[in-house]
Amino acid sequence: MPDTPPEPTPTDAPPPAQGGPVGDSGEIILWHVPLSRSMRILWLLNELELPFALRVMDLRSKDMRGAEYEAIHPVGRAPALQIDGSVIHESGAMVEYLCETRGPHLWRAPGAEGRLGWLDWLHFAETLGQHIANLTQSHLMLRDPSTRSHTVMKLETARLGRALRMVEQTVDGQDWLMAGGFAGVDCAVGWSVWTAGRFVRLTPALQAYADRCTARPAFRRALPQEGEPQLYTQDFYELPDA
Ligand SMILES: N[C@@H](CCC(=O)N[C@@H](CS)C(=O)NCC(=O)O)C(=O)O
Repeated sequence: MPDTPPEPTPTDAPPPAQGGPVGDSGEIILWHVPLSRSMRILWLLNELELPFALRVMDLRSKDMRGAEYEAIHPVGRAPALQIDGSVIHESGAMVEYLCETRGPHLWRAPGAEGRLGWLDWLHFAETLGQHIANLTQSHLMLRDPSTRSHTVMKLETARLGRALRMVEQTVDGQDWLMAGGFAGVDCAVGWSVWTAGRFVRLTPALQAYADRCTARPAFRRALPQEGEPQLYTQDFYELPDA
């Protein structure tokens, strides 16, 4: 057995950028749909006070379907993050990489106390995120109500509510997910909890956690700016009658 892991091969890297500015300038660029998962990354970039360029897209327009964006993100999702000559396509990987390389105070390095909890929360943000994505699709994107499944919407609402209980168990007793204070995983999970509040009634402990998140100046700077597309147009989306 070799003592050190092998050097990464080119296939370990994310897909290379095929055009545009990627890798040329050394600039950090975030492709972002206001209020979507990419808000996690915009919030974290603001927390870290990093210089970056923002490319705002509209989920309902052709912004994310054309060849130009496909060269950045082959499946046309948001976010995409250009950083250090590559493009990353998963918000969880972005949170980890940004904390690892630019914000160790918001990270828990391998071997550090709290590492497992940090990692678990990072990925749990997507357990919440997938239910939010399904509900967003049903409530907002399927404009013809006859194409919606009431059963699926009810199930997703219940599953989201249940998943939130895991966050509640922690934030009922402390301000942030990690005992040591605000961390990068709060950007990932905090966005999920705040957005979940459009589909389920948050308990007092979860609402207080969401309020602590939204009170942060970096969070507020990640909210949609004047004239930017709005993903959600209602504070709360009731389950339609069966
Ligand atoms: N797991 C990915 C999910 C990315 C994703 O699906 N983003 C949504 C916006 S929240 C999107 O781009 N939807 C457009 C589509 O599905 O076509 C991440 O966290 O980055």
